[in-house]
Amino acid sequence: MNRGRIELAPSVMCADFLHLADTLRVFEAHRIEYLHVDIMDGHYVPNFTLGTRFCRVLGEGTAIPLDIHLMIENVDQYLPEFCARKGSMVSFHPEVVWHPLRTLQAIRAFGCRAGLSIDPAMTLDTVKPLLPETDFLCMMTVNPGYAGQPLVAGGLERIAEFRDFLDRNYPHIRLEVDGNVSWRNIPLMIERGAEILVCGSSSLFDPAHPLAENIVRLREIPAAPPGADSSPEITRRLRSGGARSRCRSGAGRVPGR
Ligand code: S6P
Ligand code: MG
Repeated sequence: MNRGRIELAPSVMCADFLHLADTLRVFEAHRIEYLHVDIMDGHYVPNFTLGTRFCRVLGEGTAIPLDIHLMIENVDQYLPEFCARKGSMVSFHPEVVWHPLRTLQAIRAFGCRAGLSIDPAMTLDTVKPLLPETDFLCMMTVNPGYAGQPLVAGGLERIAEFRDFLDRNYPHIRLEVDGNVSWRNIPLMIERGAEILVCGSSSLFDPAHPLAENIVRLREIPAAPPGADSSPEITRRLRSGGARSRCRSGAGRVPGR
């Protein structure tokens, strides 16, 4: 994972499952960086989505790296299956496991990248002790469980808050954003330090346009100018350079594309 690059992680649960193979070919042609796979168990979140067999079949069907987002209880029990494909990104919600540091270490020991999924109610202070064993954060900007939800209050500010702390202490940790990563929100998220965009029904799978067209449009989105659509506090920090601006002058697109 290269720092500073904006990478795309389509949320596979938003795809048309009847034509998934065709969708994968489009992703490969457009060099999509990751496939975001939402795993839900009906306990940690009220919904059910994808599971172990789906991940295995997906991994056999494409070389695109998987980004597995575990919204389940009993995380440790299922790690051997979800970490079966080496090099995958695997994140979990630390509030559901007894010893999250051990779980992070276990994911790394399987040869995967260890991530923390951050519920909107989770504070930065809560996750600080876990960061030395963390490769990426999956920052939720909606409540976990469903696609098509509105951004939670304070979601954008939390991206900047976490990115600022990471820049000062753990600059190698990648920041992924997940939830209502919409045409409107993407520039604001990038401006605040989002590096990996989980794209679902509100952008990449926007049914108003063909998939390939949406991907091209995503690659072209620049960061919002500092202070756009911000609270006074975030505006002040952005203007003083407190939050990162990676994508001015159209640099939101991946280099070389
Ligand atoms: C939600 C899940 C997400 C969704 C994504 C959908 O629990 O973790 O990955 O699939 O947020 O995107 P959108 O654009 O419909 O919000
Ligand atoms: Mg997700």
